[in-house]
Amino acid sequence: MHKLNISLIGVPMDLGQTRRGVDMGPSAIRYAGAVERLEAMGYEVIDEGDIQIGVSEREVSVDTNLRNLSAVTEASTKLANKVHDVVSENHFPLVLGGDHSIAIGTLAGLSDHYENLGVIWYDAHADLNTGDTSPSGNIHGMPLAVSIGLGHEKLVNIRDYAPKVKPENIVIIGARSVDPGERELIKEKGIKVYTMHEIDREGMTKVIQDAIIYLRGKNVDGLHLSLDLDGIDPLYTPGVGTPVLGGITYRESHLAMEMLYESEMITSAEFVEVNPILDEKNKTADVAVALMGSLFGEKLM
Ligand code: HAR
Ligand code: MN
Ligand code: MN
Ligand code: MN
Repeated sequence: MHKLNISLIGVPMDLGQTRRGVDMGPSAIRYAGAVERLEAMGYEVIDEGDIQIGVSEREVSVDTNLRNLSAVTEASTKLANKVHDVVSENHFPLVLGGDHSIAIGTLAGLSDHYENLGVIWYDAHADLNTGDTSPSGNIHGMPLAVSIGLGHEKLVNIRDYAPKVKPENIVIIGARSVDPGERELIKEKGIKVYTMHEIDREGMTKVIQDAIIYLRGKNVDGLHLSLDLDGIDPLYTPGVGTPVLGGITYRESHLAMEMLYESEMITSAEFVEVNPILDEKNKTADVAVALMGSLFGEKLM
């Protein structure tokens, strides 16, 4: 990612869940100084603006248990095409959410550029539900399942190929709220998960070292970081729709980002679930921007 131009793509999406306000996430992250921060580090940043999100009837279809399926599919398709274009131009895609359902589009746009894309999923949740297992019907709890080819065919087949990612190329970091169906899928597919237990026990240094060794062992030729701000403890990032106590600390998160920068493996990233309405003085967006600094190699000295 060394001095590649960065294309910022905003996705004001809130239809993947039921709490309003997360559609203002991209504005909050821009307001927190994302562009200026990266420019100060010597990057050229192209703000591509926001993906247009259609309105929806906010309905859960009884037979699919997928709230706002059509609107999410439409927005994901637009985002996928945009991300695809940005990678074609050899820019680094930096996607700003929006709820985590946007990862469906991001990964759909990324993956056909790679033979063997890897994904780091930094999150309190596994986001491995399908309509069959979801307790909520909220698509933001499903993007990782969709990306491995499971779930509604409209979502799975965006840009007409599936799956986007191999289960063995995924590493989840920070999990502490996992539903029964997700747990089963993790076992069945052999998805690598570092829960809070491993982070507490081994420390973030070891977790990231192991994750990097694991992904190198899979010969990934690109690595996407999908960072859900609820992966971090709500003490530091209160502006999220589904906070879960006992999360990753602010310093551990910086360390993780710094180590990922040093690995030189990251080829795209997204920061999601920032909800300014639930936030305290834009704290969560500030954390997102600070972590971007570390991810892109900002030096303390
Ligand atoms: N697992 C629950 C569900 O599917 C909660 C998901 C909450 N999701 C996010 N994404 N914020 O990580 O509804
Ligand atoms: Mn260019
Ligand atoms: Mn998530
Ligand atoms: Mn989450």
